Amino acid sequence: MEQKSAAKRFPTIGDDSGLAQTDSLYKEELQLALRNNGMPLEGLRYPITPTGMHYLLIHYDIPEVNATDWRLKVGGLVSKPLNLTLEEIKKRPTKTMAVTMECAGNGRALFTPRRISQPWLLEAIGTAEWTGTPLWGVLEEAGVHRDAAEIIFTGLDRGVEGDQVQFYQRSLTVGEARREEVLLVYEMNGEPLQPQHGYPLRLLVPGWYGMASVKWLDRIEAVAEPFQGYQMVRAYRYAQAADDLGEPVSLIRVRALMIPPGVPDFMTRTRLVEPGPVTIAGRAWAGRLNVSGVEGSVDGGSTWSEAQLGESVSPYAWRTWTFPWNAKPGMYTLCVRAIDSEGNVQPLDQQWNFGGYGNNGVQRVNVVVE
Ligand SMILES: Nc1nc2c(c(=O)[nH]1)N[C@H]1C(S)=C(S)[C@@H](COP(=O)(O)O)O[C@H]1N2
Ligand SMILES: [Mo]
Repeated sequence: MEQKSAAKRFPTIGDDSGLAQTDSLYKEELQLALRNNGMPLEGLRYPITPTGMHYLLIHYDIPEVNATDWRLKVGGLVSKPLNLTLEEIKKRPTKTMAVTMECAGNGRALFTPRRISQPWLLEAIGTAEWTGTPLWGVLEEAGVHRDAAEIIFTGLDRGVEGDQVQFYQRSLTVGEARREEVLLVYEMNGEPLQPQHGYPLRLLVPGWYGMASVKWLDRIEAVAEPFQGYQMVRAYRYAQAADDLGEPVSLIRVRALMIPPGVPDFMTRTRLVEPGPVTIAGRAWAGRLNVSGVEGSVDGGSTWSEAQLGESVSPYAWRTWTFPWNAKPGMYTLCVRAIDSEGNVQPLDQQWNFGGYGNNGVQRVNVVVE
């Protein structure tokens, strides 16, 4: 199925570097942004993001799925290949879990220069209540061989990326695949998955950036060698240049975001806040780790003070925080940063990487108090 050089028939955007040559957006980035919506930051109010407000990322097209013909194929290095209907999967042990998902490219357009791709600022996040069955139960039933090293997950969606025609495919090591929180999910917020979120079945890998949670699952295969697919070795790497391999992108980095206070100016979204006591609030998450603290700043990150931490919705979901501020007339840049249970703290400016991944640099919100 892989076909080299297909991309040569498609024009390059900008020059050949893959990096934007202008501060303005290319219309192709706008085209991606209109297909892949983000969560408006006021959506941080809701512990569980309403389904239509959850961010979306789709590399190619939403595939057409005929629910009656659809089967999940489980094969490769297994003793008993499976061919499961959705009804059979739903009869398996069920688990419902609130999970915060974030796209690895969140913050990409805040890097200079930015990679030409989905131009996220801060909004590629959401928390949903997902229902499904543990992946490992299905793999155990299939009898994964002891010499299997990885499990490959293939979606039904296909497109051209880099120089390859490909299905969207990602792998997990067997060690990751057997973790109890890794699920095959068929419901989001108590409803069957919507087409754009992976109907009828997707993988959910809590704690990992979103690219690991393969949508529209078609087949699952156990293999002996690390999978070398495009989305493993070309995309989703912390690299310094297009031809640099770099380290793989995996777990979600610690981050806090605030609900922008007051009301926005229509064009700039600078906030207008009335003088007096204000409670700045938001949510923070740290992938597989815990959030151990959140700090707020009203002077652009020169001085920080501790925020009050609240409850998390689940071990893999965000938790609330609040920060009191006595707003006096003037202009301010509000910032927030979180620290995780291993002591990693959000940087004021994240170190640049070519793909624009993992940018958890602190949020800045400009405010006019009057
Ligand atoms: N089959 C398939 N799965 C996919 C993708 C895709 O394009 N195709 N996008 C991935 C990426 S990059 C992210 S961030 C999440 C987004 O999931 P959501 O759209 O349900 O929020 O799905 C992942 N799973
Ligand atoms: Mo993503």
